[in-house]
Amino acid sequence: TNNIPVTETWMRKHRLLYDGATRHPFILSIRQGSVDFSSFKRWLVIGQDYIFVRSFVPFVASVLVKSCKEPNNESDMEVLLGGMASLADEINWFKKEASKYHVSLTSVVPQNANVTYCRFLESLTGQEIEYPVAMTAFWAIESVYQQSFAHCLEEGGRVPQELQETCERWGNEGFGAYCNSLRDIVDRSLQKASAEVISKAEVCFLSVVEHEVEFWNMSTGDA
Ligand code: HMH
Repeated sequence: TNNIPVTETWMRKHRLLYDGATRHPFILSIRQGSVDFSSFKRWLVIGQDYIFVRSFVPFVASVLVKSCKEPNNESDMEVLLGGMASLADEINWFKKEASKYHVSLTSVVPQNANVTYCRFLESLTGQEIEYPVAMTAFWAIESVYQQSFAHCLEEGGRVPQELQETCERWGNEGFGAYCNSLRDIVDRSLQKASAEVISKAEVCFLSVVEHEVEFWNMSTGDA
């Protein structure tokens, strides 16, 4: 029988690449408590990610518009609307953190890797991008982040106090359940998709994971 969900086959096939994102040296340094949360790292985690999230909003809006045109879309729409609401909350959190650490969000200059990632998001907002492909990107973006920070919180971690809240924001179980809902939407939408769309979605998944690695590579300052 072949009822293994598509996302599960990708995870098995691309495990090493995926772990390269969720177990990135920067993430491991947070987990181990060896991260130096100097102004530079704060600028990355708060300032660069704020820029990313601002570009993420129109992308999510485009996925929401696509979901409305899908048959049996009631639950998809609700999950995506919840995602939008949590982004509104995230933006407020970035503002709060920025003022705490005196990071000026309006003067943060996006780094190359971030600009490239934001452009990638923009390229996925067009009408020609199929719903399962866009949903795949959405799920992968949220899941990589969730699993990275959840890993920091797993037993044996020594997350520094000042990063505890950050890890909990994305690593909490509720956010994990939300990511599973996104994954279920991807798997369901791919069940009816053509082989061409399935392979486009897989390429999109891999691109997200690569962009996430590049995002954390900025932490070494030479990205
Ligand atoms: C770089 N990826 C990055 N930032 C985020 N905030 C998320 C994913 C999840 O929202």
